Amino acid sequence: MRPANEALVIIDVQNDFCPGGALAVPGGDEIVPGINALMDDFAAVILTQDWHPAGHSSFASSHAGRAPYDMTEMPYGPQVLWPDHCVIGTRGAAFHPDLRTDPADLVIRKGFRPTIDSYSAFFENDHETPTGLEGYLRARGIDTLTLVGLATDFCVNYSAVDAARLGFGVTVVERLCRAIDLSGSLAAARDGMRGAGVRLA
Ligand code: VGL
Ligand code: ZN
Repeated sequence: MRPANEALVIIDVQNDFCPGGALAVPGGDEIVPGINALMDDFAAVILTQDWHPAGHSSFASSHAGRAPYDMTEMPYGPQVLWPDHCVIGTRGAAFHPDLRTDPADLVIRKGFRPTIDSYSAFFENDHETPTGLEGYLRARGIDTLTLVGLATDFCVNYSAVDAARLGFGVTVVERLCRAIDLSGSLAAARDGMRGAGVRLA
């Protein structure tokens, strides 16, 4: 068992990010057994859940004439337009059915504000609006995080970089992550994480 100052943070292991889902990450389901096993090593286990209202501003379908994976400009900066995914209350937004959820102490939902996307478990994409996870971790005396989940180059990446900037020790276990890899986004994410002081294991 890891010490009480460590947490396992499991990012977005949801049906829509697994094969057959609306924003399927190749091999997204392959990481479930390894993540399930790793939960037993941690006294603190946290799940995140991408959780968008219908018509969310990150969906291409909300922008006339735009296609999934196009880029757009939001007031907070560039934003990829995604297929409709992880709509609140749908099967696509549910956790993968084989993911263990009983060991989780906290489920943090993100992306529920209609006009802001939220990749990171800590801040929405304006890099200002907090999710509350930082306060939760600090209140429990947790300063060291292990991150796994989907997708390596988006939500895992943004969460890891934010955590490192906030002063947490951060390890990303790459064998328990899978990437979307839009035009070099995985390589850029790995460089960005390393540059922020994230350990890639
Ligand atoms: C994610 C794109 C849109 C992710 C979430 O979990 O990496 N990617 N929403
Ligand atoms: Zn999303």
